[in-house]
Parts: sequence; structure tokens; C-alpha cells
Amino acid sequence: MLKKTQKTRVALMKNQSLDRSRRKLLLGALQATGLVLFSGCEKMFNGLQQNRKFLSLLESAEGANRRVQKFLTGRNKLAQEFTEKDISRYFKPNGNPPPLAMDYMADAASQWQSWRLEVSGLAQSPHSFSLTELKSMPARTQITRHDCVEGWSAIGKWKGVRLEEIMRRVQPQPRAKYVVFHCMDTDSDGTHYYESIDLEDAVHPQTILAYEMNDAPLPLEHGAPLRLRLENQLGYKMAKYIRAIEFVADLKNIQQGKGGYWEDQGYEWFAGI
Ligand SMILES: Nc1nc2c(c(=O)[nH]1)N[C@H]1C(S)=C(S)[C@@H](COP(=O)(O)O)O[C@H]1N2
Ligand SMILES: [Mo]
Repeated sequence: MLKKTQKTRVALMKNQSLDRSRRKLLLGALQATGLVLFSGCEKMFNGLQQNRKFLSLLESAEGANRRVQKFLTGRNKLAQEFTEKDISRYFKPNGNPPPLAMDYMADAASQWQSWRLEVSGLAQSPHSFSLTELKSMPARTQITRHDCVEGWSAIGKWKGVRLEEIMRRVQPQPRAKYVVFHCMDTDSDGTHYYESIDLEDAVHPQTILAYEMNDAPLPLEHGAPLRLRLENQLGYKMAKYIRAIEFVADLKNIQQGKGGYWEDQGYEWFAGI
């Protein structure tokens, strides 16, 4: 008779090989859907499959369908990611030029030593983040295509912290429905740029606050020190020169009440592509 420890070891081994073949099967199924073609997805899958809960959800047919659909369709779909060789040699800076204010220039000159991202509004623990602090948080890098409503596109590589990480830190209140981005730049009338997204887009895996573009600190003209990347919507949603983030229940009391600088002038609030 086998000793108890041996028995458990054999049982464990059996389980492991079963797990391995299941994983292969699942990976194959995902590959067939094209899901694993997204860069970084295989790595993500490898990470996720360590998670038993995820594995069992994936194993149930219903769960698998739900998962795949969540990533491939609708609001939660992952935008296509590209490779290094796809990066555009020229990426057009667009919109307002960098703020001409003295404090912006001084902050830029000191590598943003005294700049802070103020996160407040309907949050349990409002917090001001320094750039160093944001950079010390888990980072995500993505190579994506930017589409401007004017009709041009460019592919760039962005690195930043996921907005969901910020939310984990400040704990939005249950009443919070939108995230508003307040920017430092103004148009020629002195109106500040601003934008907003809902919480569903805020927790999307590719929604990041980027501080790097193409492996260099975010250039002034592309929104230094921090800009939003939100890959399933048009360029005007991606607020640059961010100064503050506010969690709100309603957009009607902010500027003209339509949720964004361009929205206030008639553009769609949901700019899905
Ligand atoms: N603060 C701010 N953010 C902004 C804009 C702006 O004028 N001010 N323009 C928007 C538009 S229309 C586009 S297409 C992108 C341009 O980003 P880019 O300069 O990196 O190309 O920024 C968006 N975010
Ligand atoms: Mo744009």
C-alpha cells in the first residue's frame, strides 16, 4: 500500500497533468477566437490561469462565452495593439498648445517636482499624487492607434498607470458615475479643456494615465506630464495636460454641462470607434 504522503503526491500530480491538458485546450480555444493574437494577451492568460476561480469560470461554457465576449465585443473590447515596427515616425500633436502659464513652465523645467495630480470629488480617500508616486505604481505599456475626428491616425507606444489603480487607491463612492479630467491648457478664449468618461471605461484594462510616449517622458506637445489613453474612443476624449481628476454623479454642473470641451460645442459624449 502506498504511504499517505505518496498517495497525496500522486493525486496532486494527476491533478496537475489534468490542469495542464485543460489549460492547453483552453488556450487553443482562445487562440481560435483570435483573442491570444493581441500582444501581451498570452502573458495575461498565463497569469490568469494561475487563478483557480478564473479557470473554473473559463471552464464552464457559459463563463467562457461571457469572458470571450467581454474582451471581443461591445464596450469592454480590447482595442487592437500593435508592435514596435508599427509605431508612426510622426505623431501629429493636436489641439491646444501646452499651457503658457508660468507655473506650468516652471513645473516642466523642474521635471514636475511640484506638480501634483489631485484626485477628489466623490471618493472615500481623496489623494494628491506626485509624478514619482504615479511612476512607482504598476505600469501598463500599449502600442495603439489614435484616431482623430479630423480624419488622421497615428500609432504610438504609451506607458502609464491604469486608472483602475488610482480608483483602488482613492475608493470612489457608490454615487460616483463619471470621472472628469481637468486640464491645464486653455483655448484662445481662456476656456479650460476638460473631458469625462464613465466608470465602465475607467476600469477598462487599456485605460491608462500615460507619462511616457515612445519610451521617452511624455513630450510637452503631447500633454506632459500626464494624459489619458482610452483606446476605444476618438482622440478628443484623451485629455492632455491633466491637473485634476474628479469623481462625480452628474456632469451637468461642470462647465457647459455636456461632459467635455468639444461636447459642449456639439460633439458626441460617447465617441466610440
Ligand atoms: N487638454 C487637451 N487635451 C486634448 C486636446 C486639447 O486641445 N487639450 N485635444 C484633443 C484632440 S482633438 C486630440 S486628436 C488629441 C491629440 O493628441 P496628440 O497631441 O498627442 O496628438 O488630444 C486630445 N486631448
Ligand atoms: Mo482630435
